[in-house]
Amino acid sequence: MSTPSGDEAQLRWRGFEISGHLRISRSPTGVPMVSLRSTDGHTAEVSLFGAQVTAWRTPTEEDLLFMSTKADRSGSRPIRGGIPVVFPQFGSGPMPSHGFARVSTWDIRETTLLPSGDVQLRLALEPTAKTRELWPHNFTCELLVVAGATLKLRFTLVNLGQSDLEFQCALHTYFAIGEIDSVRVRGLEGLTYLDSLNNRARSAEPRSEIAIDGEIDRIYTQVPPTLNITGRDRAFTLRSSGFPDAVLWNPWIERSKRFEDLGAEDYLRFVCVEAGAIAPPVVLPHGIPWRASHEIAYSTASPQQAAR
Ligand code: TA6
Repeated sequence: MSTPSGDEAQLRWRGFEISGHLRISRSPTGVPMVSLRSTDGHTAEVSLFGAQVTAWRTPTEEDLLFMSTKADRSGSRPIRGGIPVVFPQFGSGPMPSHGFARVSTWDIRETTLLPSGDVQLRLALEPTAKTRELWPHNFTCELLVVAGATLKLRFTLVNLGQSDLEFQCALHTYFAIGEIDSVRVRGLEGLTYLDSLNNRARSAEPRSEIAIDGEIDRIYTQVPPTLNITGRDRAFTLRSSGFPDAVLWNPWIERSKRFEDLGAEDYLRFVCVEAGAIAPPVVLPHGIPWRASHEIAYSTASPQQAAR
């Protein structure tokens, strides 16, 4: 089923709304947006352009994800913030940076108010003329988003072609943290990383906790299932299954200047820790679903408490 366009879409999507918990609207620039509210008052917003979680908020409306003050919300360029879906290419290469998934409009397949009170949204992306130009393969991509006190995402890819599919993917999460100098990332000690600031040279990470005090852009490989981020006023616990890698990125001052959709001081307010399958790329035979899950829990305990 291809993604419907315009009013036909709006009409069909209306059928997925759940009173008080899931609403479909269009942004001021006409981008279809899904607003979710769990029974405990957590909310999230998902742009169908890119299947991108653009907001996840506490019941008291604190932003848990970062959105650039200069993000392009026109629906024609990647959105700088939230959780961009990187697929089928990570970073630069034959396709536009981070692939076409985040600049494609996905379709709604299912919406559910779960017994837990969380709200579940299942989105799908199928090949279009544009994707076939970039990547001549037949596939179905799905993203499941579950919004509540924990944000849960599950990425699924089915290879519908006859030849193996080789791809990379990542959930490029921008975490809202109080101040970058209070951030500590734990769980990467002893791992091998590829340093994107040094031609992807391989090194070993000696630190049990990583502070961010300059530009950092690393792909950690074979990461453990749980990572922790503590900041000044909140902590995040990241649990993954099926994503073997994790990217740690902050552009800092100079690199930030190269992004017209990033404010000069935005680097102070986010860190990206991205669950991915990057190095090496995944090779997926015909007909076999590839699936990876990622959960983000938060606490507003002090960093010391969160580290326990
Ligand atoms: O995930 C880190 C990274 O690959 C950085 O190298 C930087 O390019 C960042 O992603 C943002 O990429 P984008 O294509 O969204 O500008």
